[in-house]
Amino acid sequence: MLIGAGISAESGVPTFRDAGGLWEGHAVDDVASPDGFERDPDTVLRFYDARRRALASVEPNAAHRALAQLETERGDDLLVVTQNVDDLHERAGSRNLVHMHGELARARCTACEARPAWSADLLDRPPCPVCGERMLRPDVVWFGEMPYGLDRIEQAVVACDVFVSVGTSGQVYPAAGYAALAAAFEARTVELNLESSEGLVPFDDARTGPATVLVPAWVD
Ligand code: BV8
Repeated sequence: MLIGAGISAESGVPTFRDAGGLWEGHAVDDVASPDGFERDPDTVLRFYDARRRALASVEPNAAHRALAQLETERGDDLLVVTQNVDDLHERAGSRNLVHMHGELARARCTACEARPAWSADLLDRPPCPVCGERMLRPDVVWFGEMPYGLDRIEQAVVACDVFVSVGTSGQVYPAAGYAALAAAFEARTVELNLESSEGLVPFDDARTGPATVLVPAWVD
């Protein structure tokens, strides 16, 4: 299952491209690219500190819980690949999970590459718990950076029988190319989305509605 920001929308986590999205007031390149971080690290650190703090005030919703329930039933037959950086899948109980764009709840040390779990702010440059250097950044994959877990994801996409895309506008690569890859390997492709995305290839089954309705219905 490939997950996008739409699954967390009903938990109160703003999506990116819908009106009032996260990047409102911020040019994407200023807050989600290495150049933006180099140009103005404080603005980027403030942007992610605010989003990390907001995690404490949101909860997983019925869609996250349905995926965790499906994992208890299907075990390793299910892999959840999320583009989201929130921790709502984990808090709902999902474990077979790849955060291909990283995690708000983790920092990354640019001195020693450690990726410690992290809940505090990074703006005041706290020391890395591993090497002590004050070189921590959000452990989030910015545009132009290599996403996490690509080998594991591609193996699952080419091997799966059913590929389900949930709540993503399908505009960011390489994630946006996975439905076409799954279809090329004879998987059945399904989209559960508030509005259907105009993907590279049409889904075999495209259902529109809120994730908290469509995902539990899919799981049942
Ligand atoms: C890379 C982290 C090198 C930061 C993000 C071709 C191949 C490879 C790369 C590229 C390529 N072409 C272009 C590229 C470069 C680039 C790219 O894709 N650019 C785009 C803009 C064209 N990609 C990269 O740079 C990636 N890295 O390419 O490395 C490489 C080369 C080859 C092969 C491999 C690697 C890195 C991209 C990662 C960028 N980081 N986020 C942060 O989170 O702050 S991306 C960002 O967008 C988020 O992660 C987000 O998840 C993601 C996608 O957005 P969506 O999740 O889809 O959210 P969106 O708001 O767009 O849509 C909301 C959806 O929800 C809608 O469909 C809506 O209908 C639905 N919805 C709303 N409410 C509900 C709902 N659905 C259900 N219920 C509801 N209630």
